[in-house]
Amino acid sequence: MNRKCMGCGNILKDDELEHNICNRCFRLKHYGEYHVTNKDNSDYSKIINNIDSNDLVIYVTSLLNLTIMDLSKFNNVIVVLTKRDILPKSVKDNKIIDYVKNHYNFKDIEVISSIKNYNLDNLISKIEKYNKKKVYLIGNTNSGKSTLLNKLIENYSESDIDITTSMYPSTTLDTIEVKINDIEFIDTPGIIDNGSVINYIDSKMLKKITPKKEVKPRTYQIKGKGSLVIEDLVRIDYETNDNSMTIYIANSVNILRVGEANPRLKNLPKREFNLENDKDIVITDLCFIKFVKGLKVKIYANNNINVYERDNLI
Ligand SMILES: Nc1nc2c(ncn2[C@@H]2O[C@H](COP(=O)(O)OP(=O)(O)OP(=O)(O)O)[C@@H](O)[C@H]2O)c(=O)[nH]1
Ligand SMILES: [Mg+2]
Repeated sequence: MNRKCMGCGNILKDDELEHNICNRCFRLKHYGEYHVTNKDNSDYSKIINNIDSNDLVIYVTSLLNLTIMDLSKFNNVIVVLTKRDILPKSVKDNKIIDYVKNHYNFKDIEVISSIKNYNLDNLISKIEKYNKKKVYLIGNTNSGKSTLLNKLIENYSESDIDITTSMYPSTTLDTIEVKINDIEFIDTPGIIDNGSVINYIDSKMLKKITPKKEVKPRTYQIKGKGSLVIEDLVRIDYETNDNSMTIYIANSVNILRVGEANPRLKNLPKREFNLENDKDIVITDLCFIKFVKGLKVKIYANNNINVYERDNLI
């Protein structure tokens, strides 16, 4: 029988069989070296489509990059909003939970941080209450599924399994099955969102835009016309009477305030939004921007990057 790498779930090759992990995981774990994999997103979707609708699904999404996919085919879902540690402490968990409850149809929502071991006791007791034999962790790539499962293993089992995690997309390549008490947890490869900024930047920029600690929101008082430039990725032109915008983005990202006439990044494709009061603009996997009052904004960015408006999260 084929043996799987315990780090990423890929089938081990002949020369890897004497270890429990593949060469790719070894290099990623020990040297931080990343090798792009050419697996197809449809393989990953297939895994999710094959989950029995009566098993328990833990849907993992990061709070900074909140995305909720269609989960209506599953009867048992816990939505886990993770990376709580990167949102400001002043934000109340209940507000976020209410937001997700009001905008999507889920009963069971938990706010956690795997890294800070926050709320994992609550989560595991919730999971146990479902009394299911199989529990799948699903969600977008990089949402934090494997990090969460590692923490559950560390906290609640005797096993020393250590699944490979990284800031790079597609770290987990196939399912990884781990028993915790009598429950079989199954980690899955994350779905790649083609609208995510992470597909269009190099690893140096990826490092920069990945928040490592609490994000310090950056607020700009805005009046009249003006522009902000985020690295060499996004330009925002605004036009408003009197307003304020707050950007939730990794602290290491550079944001430049420039005059409207400054041509920086104006060569990128432009999208226009006519926002009502209390809206966010989301630039997928880069940031979200809170606007207090309605205004007109133009966003210049690679056309493939999904930019959209939503109600204020915070
Ligand atoms: N700050 C913070 N970072 C986290 C947390 N959980 C995961 N991360 C980071 O998020 C990145 C992705 O984590 P993974 O666990 O590899 O994500 P994944 O969902 O398994 O990704 P795929 O295997 O590609 O689907 C890594 O850099 C983690 O360190 C958390 O609670 N807080
Ligand atoms: Mg993973």
